[in-house]
Amino acid sequence: HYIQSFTQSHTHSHTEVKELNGLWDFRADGSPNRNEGFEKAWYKRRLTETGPVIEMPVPASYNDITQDPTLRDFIGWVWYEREVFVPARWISDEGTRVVLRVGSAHYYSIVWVNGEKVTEHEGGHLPFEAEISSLIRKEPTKPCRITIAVNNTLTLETLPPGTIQYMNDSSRYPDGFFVQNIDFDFFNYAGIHRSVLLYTTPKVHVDDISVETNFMDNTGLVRYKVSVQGGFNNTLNITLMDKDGHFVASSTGSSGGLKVVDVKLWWPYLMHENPGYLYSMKVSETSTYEDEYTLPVGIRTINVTNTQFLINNKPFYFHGVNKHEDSDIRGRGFDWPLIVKDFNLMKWLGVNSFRTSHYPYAEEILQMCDRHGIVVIDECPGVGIKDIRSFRNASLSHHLVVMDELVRRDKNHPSVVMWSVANEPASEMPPAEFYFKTLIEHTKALDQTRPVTYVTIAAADMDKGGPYVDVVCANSYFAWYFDQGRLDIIPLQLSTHFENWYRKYQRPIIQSEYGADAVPGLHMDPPMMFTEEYQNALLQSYHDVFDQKRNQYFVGELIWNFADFMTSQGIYRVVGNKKGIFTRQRQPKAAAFLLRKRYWRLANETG
Ligand code: BDP
Repeated sequence: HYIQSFTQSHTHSHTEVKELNGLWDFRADGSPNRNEGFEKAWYKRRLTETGPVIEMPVPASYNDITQDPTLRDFIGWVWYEREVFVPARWISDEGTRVVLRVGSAHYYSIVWVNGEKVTEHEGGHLPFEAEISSLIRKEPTKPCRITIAVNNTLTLETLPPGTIQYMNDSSRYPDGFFVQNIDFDFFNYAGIHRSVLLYTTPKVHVDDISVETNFMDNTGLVRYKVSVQGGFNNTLNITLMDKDGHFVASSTGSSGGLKVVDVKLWWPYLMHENPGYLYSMKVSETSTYEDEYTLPVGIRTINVTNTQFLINNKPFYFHGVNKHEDSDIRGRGFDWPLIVKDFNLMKWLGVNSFRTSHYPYAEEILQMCDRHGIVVIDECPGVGIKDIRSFRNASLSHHLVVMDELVRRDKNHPSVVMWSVANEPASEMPPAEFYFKTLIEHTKALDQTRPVTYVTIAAADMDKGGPYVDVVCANSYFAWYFDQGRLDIIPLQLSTHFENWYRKYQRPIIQSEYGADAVPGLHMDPPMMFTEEYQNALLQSYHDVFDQKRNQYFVGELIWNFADFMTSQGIYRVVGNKKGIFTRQRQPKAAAFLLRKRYWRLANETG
C-alpha cells in the first residue's frame, strides 16, 4: 500500500527519506534458460559472490549504458543489488515504520531484503513498496542488502503485451534463438526507471487520501476521505490552507467536507492569469505517533457535453503534445534536468496540455503539472493490444488491476482531467466491445469525477468501443501511412473522418495524434516526405481542418510527438521515430516554430 507523493515536500511531516539512487551492482542473467539467478539463489548472498557485476546507475534504463549490444537488446532477468546503512534511530524506535519504495521498474520485479523476499510487482511505470521494519531490526548492526530482480519479458497478458518467438530452423538460427514481437512503437526500455527510496512513517499512519472538489458561485467545496492504517482510534484533524499558508477551513474525522469562501479555482496555463492555484490540506492523526500528511489540492471541476470539454464550466481547448519518457543514454530513467527542460519547452510552445502516451509518467511530472496548470490526459500502459488473444480474460483482469493502481496514484492531481485506458487497440475486433465496456465502467466506478476514453485509430464505423467513451480521441496519419506524399487529400479525408465520428456518437473529438517524420536538416521544396518542409506542410493542412471544426465539436489537438524517441529497429524507423517537433536532444525542427505561432494564437482565441 502506498500513498501518493512521497517524492516531494508535500508528504508526511515526520517522514524521513533516504534516497538509494546512484550506482548499484548489476548482472544480466545470460544463462541459456535465463534462470540461473533463481536456481542458484543469487539473492541469498552478495551479488559479487555469485559472479561478475558491473556498475549500473539508478534510476536509468540499463539498455544504453554500456557498449554491449546484448545488454541493449537483452530479454530476461537482470539483477540489481545495493547495501545501505539504515539510520540507527529507524531501527531502535519501534514506533517507526520503515518502507522500501520503488518508483517504477520495468516490467516484472521481485525484491529481497537481506535475502528475504519482501514484495513482487507486475508492470512498469507505477510504484510499489514493502514495509521492512521488522526485517531490518533482525540484524540491527549490519547494512541492509537490497536485491531487485527485474524481467522485461512481455507476454499476451502483460501491459503492453508482446510475444516471444523461438526460431527453430537450425539452418538459419543458432540454438535457442528467439525474438520478442511487440505491436507498439517505442523501445522496450527496461530496468529501475524511477527512484528507490527508504522512508519512514509512524506505525499508525495515513495510508490513503481521496479528495473531490466542486464549487458554486464563489464558494468551493473539498470533499475528502482518509484511510489510516496501523491501529488507529484517535481523532483526525483536517486543515485546509491557502497558498500563503493562511487558514481556510478545518474539519475532523475520516471523511467530510471543507467549505472554501472566495475560492481561488485551479485553472489551466494560459486560461487565467494565475494558473495552477493549489491549497494544501493537512491531515493530522493525533495518537501517540502523530502522523501528519499534507496534500496539495486544486479546486476545479470537469464536465463533458456533446460538443465541449469544460473546466470550471468554461470550454477548454487542448493545444498540446504527446510525450514519451525518453532520452539519450538514460532511456526511460527519471531525470530532473530533462523534465524541467521539457516544461520550459512546453511553455515556450504555448502548450496547455499533454497526454502521457503510452504509460503513466513519474509523479513528479504530474506534481509539476498541478503547479503550472498543465492539463494531463493520463494514459495507462494499454498500448499494442492488437492480437485477438490479448482480449482474453486474463489480460482484461490485469488491465483492471493496472487501472486500480493508476487511479489510486493519480486521483488527487487537479491536472489530470481524463483517463485513457488504451492506445490504438484493435478495437474493430469483436471482443473489443466487452473488453472496453468492462474497462471503462470499472474506471468510472473508481473515479466518478473524470471522463474516460481510449485512443483509437479505427474508423467510426469499425470501432467497437466508441459507445463507452466520453470523448472521442482519434489518431490519424493521412498523407503519411496512406496516400504517401499526397497532402492534397488531407482536407477531405480528415473532415469526413470527423463528421463520421460525430454523427455516430455526438461526442466531442480530440485529434489525439497526427504528424509526420522529419529527419532534422533534411530539406526539399516542394516538400517531400521526411523533410522538415513536409512535416510543416502536413501539420498546416491538418490545422486548416481543425480550425473549421473548432466551433462545432472539435476540442483539441495533440501533436505526435513532442520529441523524437527511440524505437526498436525496423525499416520504418531511422534510429527511432522522427515525428518529434524537437529532436531527441530537444532542439527545435522547423515545425516547432510553426506550432509555437499557432498555439500562442490559440491561447489568445480560446484561452
Ligand atoms: C501511432 C501510435 C504511436 C506511434 C505513431 C507513429 O499511437 O505510438 O509512434 O503512430 O507511427 O500509431 O509514429
